[in-house]
Order: sequence, then C-alpha cells, then structure tokens
Amino acid sequence: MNDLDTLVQAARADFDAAHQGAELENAKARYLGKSGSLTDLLKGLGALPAAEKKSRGGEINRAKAAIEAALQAARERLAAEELAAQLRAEALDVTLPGRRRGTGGLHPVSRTIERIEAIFASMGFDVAEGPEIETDWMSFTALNNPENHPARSMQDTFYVDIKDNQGRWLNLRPHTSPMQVRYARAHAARHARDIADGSPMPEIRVIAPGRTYRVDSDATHSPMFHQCEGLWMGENISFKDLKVVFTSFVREFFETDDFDLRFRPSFFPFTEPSAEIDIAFRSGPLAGRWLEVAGSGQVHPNVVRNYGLDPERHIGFAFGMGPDRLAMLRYGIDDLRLMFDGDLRFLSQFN
Ligand code: 2NL
Repeated sequence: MNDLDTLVQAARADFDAAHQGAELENAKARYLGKSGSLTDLLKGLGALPAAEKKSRGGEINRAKAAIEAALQAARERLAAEELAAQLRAEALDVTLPGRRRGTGGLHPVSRTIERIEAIFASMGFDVAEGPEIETDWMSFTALNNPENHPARSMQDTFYVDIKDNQGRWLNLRPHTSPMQVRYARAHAARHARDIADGSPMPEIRVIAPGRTYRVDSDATHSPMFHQCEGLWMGENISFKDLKVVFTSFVREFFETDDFDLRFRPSFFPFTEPSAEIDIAFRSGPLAGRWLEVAGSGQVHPNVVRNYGLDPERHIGFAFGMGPDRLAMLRYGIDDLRLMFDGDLRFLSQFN
C-alpha cells in the first residue's frame, strides 16, 4: 500500500467517524483544505523531475477523486441520518383514535324551558320575549306594587345607573312579568277597536320564560335565576281553567298521572285572590311531600287596567314558576349552584 492509499483510507475512516456536519467539514479541511494533506502533496509536485511529475500527478488526482467521493458519500449519509432522526421525532401514530371536538348540548335549564314552551304551545299559548333591563313602571308600578314595597328596594332589586324617562332608575327585571305586561298591552292596542265597540277580544294566552335578577345568593338562591310565567285572559277565564291547564302541564312535564295538586291561599300584589300551587307525587323518590311549584292568581283589576283592558270584562289568571327548580326536581339535582357553575362534568351528563 503506497502513501496515497493510506491517505485515502485515513480520509474514509475520518469521514465515516463524523456524526455531525461540522465534524465532517473539519475532516474535509484536513485533507482537501488549503493546507490539507492532499493539497500539500499537489504543491510538492513542482519539486519533482518532469518525468515523474505526470505519473505522480495522476496518482494524486485519483486519490483526490477517491477522497472527494468518500466525502460526498459521508455527506449523503449524514443528511439521511438527519432526516431519519427528524422523522423519528415527528412520528405520528396513525393508528391512535382521533381527538374529537366535544359535541356540546343544551343546558338543563334550557332543555326545561323548551319542554315548558312545547307543553304550553300544545295548549295554545304563545311565547313572549322581552328586555332584561326594564323601566320602573314595567317591573313594579304596572304590577300593582306600592311605592314603598320592599321589592323596590336596593336590597331586593339590581338597579342600573341610567334613568328612564320618568326619572327612575332602570332595573334588571326581578321577574318575567314585564314581558306579559308588554304582551298584553300590545294585544290590547292591536284589538283597541273591537274592545272599544264591545266586540269580543281574542284571548291572551302567553307564557314568558327568561332570566331574572334579584339581590340574593346562597345555596338555594342565585342572583340570576329563571322564571316562566303564564297569562290567560279572556271574557271569563277562571280558577277552574287554571287548575285544568296546570294539572295538564304537571302531567306532561313529569310524565306521570300519579300526583295530587292543591291550591294554597297566598298573597301577591299582582293577583287577587292568589294561591300557591303545590304538587305531591304519590310514588317515586319524592312521594308524599308537598312541593311548591308555582304561584298563581286571578290578575288584579289594577294590573288589568295597566294592560289597557277593562277589569269588568277581561278576566283571567296568571302563574309564575321557576324552571331552575323544575329542572332540579325532574333531574334529581340537589344544589342550585351546579346549575350556574358551568362545570362540564355536570353539564355533559345531560347531553
Ligand atoms: C311565584 C309567584 C306569580 C304571577 C306570578 C303575574 C304576572 C302578571 C300579572 C299577574 Cl303580568 N300575575 N304573575 C302571578 C302570581 C304568582 O309568581 O312565586 N313564582 C315563582
């Protein structure tokens, strides 16, 4: 083996030992760089006699070509190794199951309100909508609340730092009743001509579900809660009709006939007479306990006047219930706060 073969072998070994681009380039410099071994040999050619120059030059050039080929091979090997490492680092297991986006679903209170709407719709009730920020008149005066009634106090009602055109603070509606007042007034205005000439007015049959607000917060009260009120006004709508409607509602809502329903005398400023509606299931987990599920009553004459109707002719009843409570009863939920915490471990059970 001559000196050139030794050099080529050493270069090959050095190139093969390189594991990074920089190592390889340093090795290259040792052989092919400006003062590399091979370059030195080429420089030394000048000192040889002309007869040897040609053959020695040819040998050196073949050795150079062999080293360059080894260098190229090493570069390709390094590039391949680098690519393989990157692929390994970024490897995807295509057999893993995909990560799905959660499907979401309706909140139990929304589901409950939809149920209530569907049941009352089947009995001919429209669904009212209305603003959550109300005037003092709509929330209190129209509903026969005296000027000094505690419901009007800052302890009971949230006020907004804006005054209405009567100079009174706007409020976050403390009940859904304003929607029914607005609905009844629009109905009365639409049928003003019939009403004025004594023709019968089409009945008002409406429910008003939505968010309501009161200054109240503990295990059983939330400052934001839901109400659903109902109003049925006609020429001669009575407690008998209320009892039929509400009994049908309870039967549909809880999907059972196996309950008793009672009216218990009570007081609300906006109804007279007034009654709490209690139900007691005869079977199931809640059997035997009277549960208060709604307030109700014949709409007070002052309220009927505020609808723009004549209390001597237009008579009917209203009721109010809490979808949050109804949802808790239906689904067996024991803490109201679960309803408003937004915890997906709770909410996803209803989807
Ligand atoms: C309760 C009490 C009730 C009403 C709400 C009502 C609405 C108008 C006129 C007359 Cl516009 N009354 N609503 C009547 C009686 C009771 O709710 O304790 N709800 C949970």
